[in-house]
Amino acid sequence: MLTNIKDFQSYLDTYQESIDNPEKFWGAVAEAFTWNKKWDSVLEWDFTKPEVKWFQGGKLNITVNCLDRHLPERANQTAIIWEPNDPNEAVVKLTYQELFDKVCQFANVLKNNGITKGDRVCIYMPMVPELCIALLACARIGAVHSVVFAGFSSSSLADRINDASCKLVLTSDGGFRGGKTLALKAIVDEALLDCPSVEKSIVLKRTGEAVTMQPNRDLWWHDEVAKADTHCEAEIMDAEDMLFILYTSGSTGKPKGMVHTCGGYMIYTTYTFKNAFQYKEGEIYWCTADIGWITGHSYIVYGPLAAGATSMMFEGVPSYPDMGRFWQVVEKHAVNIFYTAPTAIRALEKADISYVEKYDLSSLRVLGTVGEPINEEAWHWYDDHIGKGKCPIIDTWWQTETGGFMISPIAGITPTKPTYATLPMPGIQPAVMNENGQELAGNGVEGRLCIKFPWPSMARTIYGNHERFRNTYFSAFENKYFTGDGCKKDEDGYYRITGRVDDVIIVSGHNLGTAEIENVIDEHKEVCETAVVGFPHDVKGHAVYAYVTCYHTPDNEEDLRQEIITLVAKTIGPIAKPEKIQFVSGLPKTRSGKIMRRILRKIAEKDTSNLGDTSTLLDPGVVETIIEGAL
Ligand code: 6R9
Repeated sequence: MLTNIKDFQSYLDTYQESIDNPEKFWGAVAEAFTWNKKWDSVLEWDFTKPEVKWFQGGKLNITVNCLDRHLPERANQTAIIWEPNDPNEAVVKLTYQELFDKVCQFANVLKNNGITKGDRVCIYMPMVPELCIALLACARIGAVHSVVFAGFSSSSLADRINDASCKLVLTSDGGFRGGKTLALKAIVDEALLDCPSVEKSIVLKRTGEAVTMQPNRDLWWHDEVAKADTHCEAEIMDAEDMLFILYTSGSTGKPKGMVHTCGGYMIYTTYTFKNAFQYKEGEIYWCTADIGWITGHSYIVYGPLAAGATSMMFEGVPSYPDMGRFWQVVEKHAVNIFYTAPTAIRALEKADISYVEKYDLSSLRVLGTVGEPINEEAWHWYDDHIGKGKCPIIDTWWQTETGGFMISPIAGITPTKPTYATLPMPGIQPAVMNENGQELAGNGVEGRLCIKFPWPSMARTIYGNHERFRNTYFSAFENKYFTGDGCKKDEDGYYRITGRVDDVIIVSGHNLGTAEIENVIDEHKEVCETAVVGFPHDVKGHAVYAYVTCYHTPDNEEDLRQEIITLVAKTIGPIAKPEKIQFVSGLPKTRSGKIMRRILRKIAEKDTSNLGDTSTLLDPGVVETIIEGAL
């Protein structure tokens, strides 16, 4: 049973049932899917290990649920609408039948190139239909995909390929993004100098620019497809077999390869997609995310397709050819459900309102946001100008680690409040904790957000490092999953996410680990030590502020700044570039040598009236100097 939430009371009842008897609840949801064999047990779990198993003994293939099972009723219904970067290029629409054929065919390409169940395949591609096909083709044969966002640098790509020992890389000659083209194949070439596990790469022609094809390693996508049959039986997977790895930034060092498994992920993304958006048969749904992030995995590809929806993919950016692009696309395709990030809303809100007003947005029924807290002003602008006051806004709070929506309104059913993610989805049991590890029961509390019971789409481990998984998520609070976010629960029991409480900064909705950026800046030969914090930014939400100490006073600060920015862009990717770099003579440290980031954060926020207790600092004088030189 996929949907029975019809009004607020039925949400409350459903929620209560899901908490009183989770196994009965999720067992009933799972009945709505196609299984080769039913599960032996719905849930087994132990957060101390941590070990979580949903639908053990169950056998399935997620692509059968996304494709095959829809064919009897919706073979000719559009599954994917693809809107290109250039508004004058032709739109591509793939029906469920066409998508099915292409997925099976590409699955055969993978097989023909030696990929079998369990092999890891890295996907580094622009937002074209073949990207969606690539994910599903991997899933069809039980290969594990690891999508790397096509904005990451060659060394970030190499790190991710090596971490998962990928055997194959899927890429394209290049990609279009606004007025720019990205030389993706050249970046892959550079990465592969250092990736011994990779045997082959398959290259899609997209921009037509010249690329070097290495014999015995690089193959053209179209050549391989031409040789492949369109029939491919789905590999039968255990519910707990790995479906994909997706990297997310952590508060320490290198990114974490979050592992998601087949059964629970399928059920939860589908259930939350249908219910939170209240998706109705035939509606056009558009999520503007890139498939390189979890939002694209769960809510462009798997959730919508398993629900039999029409899901739109957009290759471009909101500002190209002009700031009206999103609204032009909404009108062009008569989009009913529109799901985007607060950073995009804030950028578009600054453009002239005529960019919105010249388009007919009357098809819109539901709006959504994801990725970071939405500020009140942006919420109202979205509500007034895009939703015209008649479209419910669902502010969906969740994470790469959670796989699907955790706290979100049910569209049109949960009464919303600006900036509040509102109430938990069925099955989700949040707990607000204080710093001493006690749960703050009841309403009107503020603290750290944990989840105290498993849900089907939670990540099962960090690829190759279960100990890090336990440490990061299950050690701060006993028997609870710690999200890394702070939250406020108001008098009505509504949740508002206040932001990260760890060393992760969310810039334009992208997670960046401060330690990761610090490590890169420290590599510059003139740099001695770096401390990175986030500070509020009008459009990006937060931006990167780096405090840097050097071995010698820099000859030219501006040149050194540029070198550092280039180094970060090249090593991690342009999204991680510091907005501000302040050269300082020393960093505020405790006697035990820990950098007091709390103080640096306040200085970056220009809130120096109350720096709190600085008495534990080794050299309190350093703070004054930093404040004087603050940017
Ligand atoms: C889906 C996604 C996760 C972090 C998360 C939180 C922030 C996401 C949010 C939100 C406030 C929302 N976040 N959605 N904060 N309100 N609706 O974004 O996954 O990239 O892993 O980021 O994003 O801080 O912990 P991911």
